[in-house]
Amino acid sequence: ELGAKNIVPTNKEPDYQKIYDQIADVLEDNDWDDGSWGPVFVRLAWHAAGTYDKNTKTGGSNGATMRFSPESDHGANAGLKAAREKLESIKKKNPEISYSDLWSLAAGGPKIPWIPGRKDDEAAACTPDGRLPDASKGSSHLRDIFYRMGFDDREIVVLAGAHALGRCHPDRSGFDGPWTSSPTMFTNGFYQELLGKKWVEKKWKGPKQFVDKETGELMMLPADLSLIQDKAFKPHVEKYAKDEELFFKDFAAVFHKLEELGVPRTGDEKVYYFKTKD
Ligand code: DDH
Repeated sequence: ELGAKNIVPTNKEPDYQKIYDQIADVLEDNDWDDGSWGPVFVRLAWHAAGTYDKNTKTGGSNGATMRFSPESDHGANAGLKAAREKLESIKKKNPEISYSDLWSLAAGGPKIPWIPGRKDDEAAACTPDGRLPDASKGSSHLRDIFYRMGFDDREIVVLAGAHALGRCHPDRSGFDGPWTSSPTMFTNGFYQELLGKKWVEKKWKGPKQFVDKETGELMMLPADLSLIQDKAFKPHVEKYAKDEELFFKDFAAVFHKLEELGVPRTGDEKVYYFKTKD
């Protein structure tokens, strides 16, 4: 029988939905934190992309230079080695996908448009330390960092909503605790907690951070609190706390923009939306 299935393609395009499903399968491996690899995969993709500098057009998710020292050893990237190693099993099964596409794909959700085509680069393309935000600082620092990537105030607030996910670890950043009580679920809870709780300085020997006065179980970084101390940021926090659908819609668009920073495109690329298993 002759037919399309007998033709072996020479330049095989990876089956991204299949790879997405394989990532989904390891996501809930119950050997990490709160029972999901999701948060640390999101953080890996964000730290790979957030090095972008629009003026020099360096950094960004293209390249996956965090595989190499010195970028792998930058303080901000502490703890991300585990995420990179976890994704190695997927890379082994699918050697045709680049690390930079794989890391970006691992942070994807069903509503986030995704475009493949990132190419891995060499250690020489590592970005200098200091391009990612410093959690101990406030709004003017956040503007310096995120304006350099090409984001505006609203986009800074949208991206910060990712802190609904995951937690801080004393052995990684030095900070401690989750932002919400459902750290494996993507919600607008970060904004609701930020506005709804009374935040007091944590009494401890660690770096300055805040805990909710009532239970002491949830946390905020100084950089997080600056989002309600700053007059231009706060209205966006209020808007996303009220409207989760709007947050999901805006987050998908702005996270996609983050993942595209510095990636060469012609404009003709196919845009993928992935199906979840359930
Ligand atoms: Fe973040 N983040 N982040 N963050 N982040 C930490 C954890 C996670 C800052 C500091 C920290 C974004 C923005 C900022 C996630 C996603 C995103 C930790 C704790 C610190 C510190 C690390 C550890 O100890 O393990 C600061 C400062 C900013 C800022 O100023 C805006 C953005 C934009 C994102 C994004 O994804 C779009 C996620 C997810 C985590 C949880 C990781 C985990 O292991 O759990």
